[in-house]
Amino acid sequence: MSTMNTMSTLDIGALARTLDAAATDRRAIDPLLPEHGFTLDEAYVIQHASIALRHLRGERPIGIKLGFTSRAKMLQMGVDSLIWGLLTDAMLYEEGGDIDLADFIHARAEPELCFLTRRDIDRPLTLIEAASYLDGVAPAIEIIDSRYRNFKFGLEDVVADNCSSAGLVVGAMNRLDRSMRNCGVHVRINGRAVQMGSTGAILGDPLRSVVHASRLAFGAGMVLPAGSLIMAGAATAAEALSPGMHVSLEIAGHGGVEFFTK
Ligand code: OOG
Repeated sequence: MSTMNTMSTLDIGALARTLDAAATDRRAIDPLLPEHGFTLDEAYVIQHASIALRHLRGERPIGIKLGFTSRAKMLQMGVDSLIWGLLTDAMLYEEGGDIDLADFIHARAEPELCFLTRRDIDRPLTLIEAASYLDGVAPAIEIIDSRYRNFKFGLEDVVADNCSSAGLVVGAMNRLDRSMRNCGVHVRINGRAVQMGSTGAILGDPLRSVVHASRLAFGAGMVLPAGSLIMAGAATAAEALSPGMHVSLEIAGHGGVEFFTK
């Protein structure tokens, strides 16, 4: 006999509030799955319920993010399925600005590309179609901050936790250019190279993240409005942040992005 909770006994609202409170109080919690047992589909319902709490506080949706789109990230975290989360305007940090780590539990930074959509995405797109739905692409650093102690979780827990989403720093938008399929990625902390890779590490071609985003949004009955951001997922493993760091990302030929921690 299965010990798994069903939707009728699982208190989605309570789990969403627990995760939301951990984020707002900057307090790590134990993974929820062992005690509450939920499926991956239910984890997405918890995620959407916890983001609804942010919307009720006045945060605005700005797009979506993908996670585990590179081998480097799957290996680092021991999770090997593509996941997605929801972004709000409160997660946006100014490029070149200061980020106060007191706003996070145990923040990490990872190098990404961020796409800007120019048309509503309301159906699954092919790779050939994807480019015509985009206005541009920018180098971006995602700040992840798992609400779980020591960044330890399985697939269902990380999905319920909005895929560790906490912040994003987006650089200047470039016109879409197919050369960005395979460009050098350099993450530096205080000038020292700490992560190196290639944009090609993201699904073999980062534009595929837009294809996945279109399928996932469609599957969830969601339209991604024109002007949305799509964070493609990290090209390398994430780096733990501490105060006093100058963190920079350079995407060869496509500019960079930086911030300072305090
Ligand atoms: C989960 C989020 C993963 C990515 O880009 O792969 C992610 C985590 O590692 O905490 O955002």
